[in-house]
Amino acid sequence: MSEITEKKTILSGIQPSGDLTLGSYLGAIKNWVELSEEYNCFYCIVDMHSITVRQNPAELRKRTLAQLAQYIASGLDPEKNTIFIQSHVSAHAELSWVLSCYTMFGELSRMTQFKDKSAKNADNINAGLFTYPSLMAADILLYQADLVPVGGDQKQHVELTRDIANRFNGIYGDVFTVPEPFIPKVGARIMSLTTPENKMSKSDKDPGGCIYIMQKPEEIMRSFKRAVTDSETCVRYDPENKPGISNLMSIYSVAAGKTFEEIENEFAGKGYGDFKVRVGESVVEMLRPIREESERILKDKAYVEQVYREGAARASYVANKTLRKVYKKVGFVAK
Ligand code: ATP
Ligand code: LTN
Repeated sequence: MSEITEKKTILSGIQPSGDLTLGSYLGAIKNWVELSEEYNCFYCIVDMHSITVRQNPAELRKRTLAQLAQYIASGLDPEKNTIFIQSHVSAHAELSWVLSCYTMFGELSRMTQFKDKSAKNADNINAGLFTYPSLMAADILLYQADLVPVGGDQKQHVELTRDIANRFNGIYGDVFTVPEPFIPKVGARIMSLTTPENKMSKSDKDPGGCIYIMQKPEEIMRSFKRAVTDSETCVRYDPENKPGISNLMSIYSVAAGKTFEEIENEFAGKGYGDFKVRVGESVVEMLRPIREESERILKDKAYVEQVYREGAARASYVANKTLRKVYKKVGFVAK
């Protein structure tokens, strides 16, 4: 236990709003695994965030459990990391309310994700979609997280969390640890294979643009073979002018552990066809053990339940401690 308390803390989460993509794996989960030995880690499935967009209840439940299995299968040991479901720890909703009173309307209005999701769901621009970042700040601040490993698209939300924490600390003294985002140098923004101008996203309507971590090898290979490239024949990193090829290079770089220079040399004088097949193969090999292990874990319902129950108990213990402190600071009467 003493070892755990000396380590710095990480918190991160993913919404169970769709099947996990190669984007969330390379932008977030892969780093969670790499950081998990060095830090005291809390990894959650943010089901409360996911209902800001309408979900089918049966599918949401199924995906939440599948995502838990995928976290473990990716290499997160539930003995060493606290893995839990957000709605099981009521402190998230409670702190979120308090923090929403310390978050400005103008700040929330500037959030890119709010603007994007409002445009995509014009018939359901609900208050939760707007106050989403206050709940995310609660997720992070409840655990006094030092580091938040996320993809590049979440940088703005982590920065807002820092602003909220600093504002609160400025009024009440040092209540919250002010967290830093941890964004990978390569893989921070994996783009769609069919429209490389857009982020690969699990709620994307074009399934060909997305690789899912549970997808079968033949489907993955088919998507890579159809990936959009350009009219040159040169494998060169140039995201401005060659977004498709540069995206494939980023994916290959992380999947195969090679630098851009090594990749350019490997494919010098070769066609795009060879390159796309090799990228596809490297992704298939990276994802194969995760898919197989996820399928195995998911069949063991008792184990999955034990993981999320123990995770919720461990998370609640830490979260409630922070929540009590916050309630006291703002002037609520202790129970
Ligand atoms: P949705 O489409 O429901 O908004 P999403 O596919 O964008 O979902 P999230 O659940 O929002 O995925 O993201 C999970 C984590 O993975 C976050 O840390 C996010 O920054 C990261 N991430 C998601 N997509 C990508 C991507 N294309 N490239 C790199 N990181 C990504
Ligand atoms: N907003 C994130 C998901 C998320 C999160 C968090 C990430 C919710 N709470 C706390 C890191 C830390 C997203 O849309 N990907």
